[in-house]
Amino acid sequence: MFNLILFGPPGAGKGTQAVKIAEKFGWKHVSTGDILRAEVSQGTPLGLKVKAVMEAGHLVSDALLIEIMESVFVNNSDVKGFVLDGFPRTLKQAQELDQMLLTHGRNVSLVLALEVNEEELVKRLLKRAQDQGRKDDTEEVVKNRLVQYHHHTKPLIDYYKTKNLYKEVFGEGSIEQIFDQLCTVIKP
Ligand code: B4P
Repeated sequence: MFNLILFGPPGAGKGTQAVKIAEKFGWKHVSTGDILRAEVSQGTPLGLKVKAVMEAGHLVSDALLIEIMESVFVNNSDVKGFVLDGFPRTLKQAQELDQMLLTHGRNVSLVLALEVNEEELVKRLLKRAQDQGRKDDTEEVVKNRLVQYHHHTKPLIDYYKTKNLYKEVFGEGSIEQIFDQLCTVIKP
């Protein structure tokens, strides 16, 4: 059972690479961003609650995210591994994740970070705004998402470094090149 956290700022390519890693290793890809966007587009009570928060580029509450992830683990007890994409994003989420995994007899196997400079991140997200029209990819919201990342998510680097689980890969270049680099680091 391998539990990989794909880590990095918004637009680093976590979602892009997570799909490829999950396919190669036969693991389950869990994107909390995708889960939340599906709730919003289906207009569920949860979706209605988080819509404005996401569109402003803020983080959804830890309590909701922890509830979502608990049901992911309960409903996927038979998978060979997980690629967590976009979770955890706060220290509280990281601590709760450790507890949840422990309850299921598991632990975090590796935290792989995609390192991309801020100018490139903004460029990618503004391009996606043009291509896909995601409401949280406008210039103002992207800036806010980066602030949230620096404030709430970046401190997790030290949390995982202390546990000796943290590795970094340069996240600029072609999608295939980056994928190859990631695969050399993942040793199930
Ligand atoms: P996410 O969906 O996780 O959004 P993201 O960080 O922007 O995506 P990612 O890094 O995966 O980038 P991608 O591969 O798509 O979160 C959205 C929102 O959901 C958050 O702001 C928050 O409100 C909420 N949320 C989610 N999880 C939460 C949590 N745990 N706690 C609280 N709130 C939470 O790549 C970006 C773009 O770059 C794409 O267009 C892609 O095609 C392009 N790209 C990828 N690789 C490239 C490359 N090598 N070269 C050029 N372009 C590339």
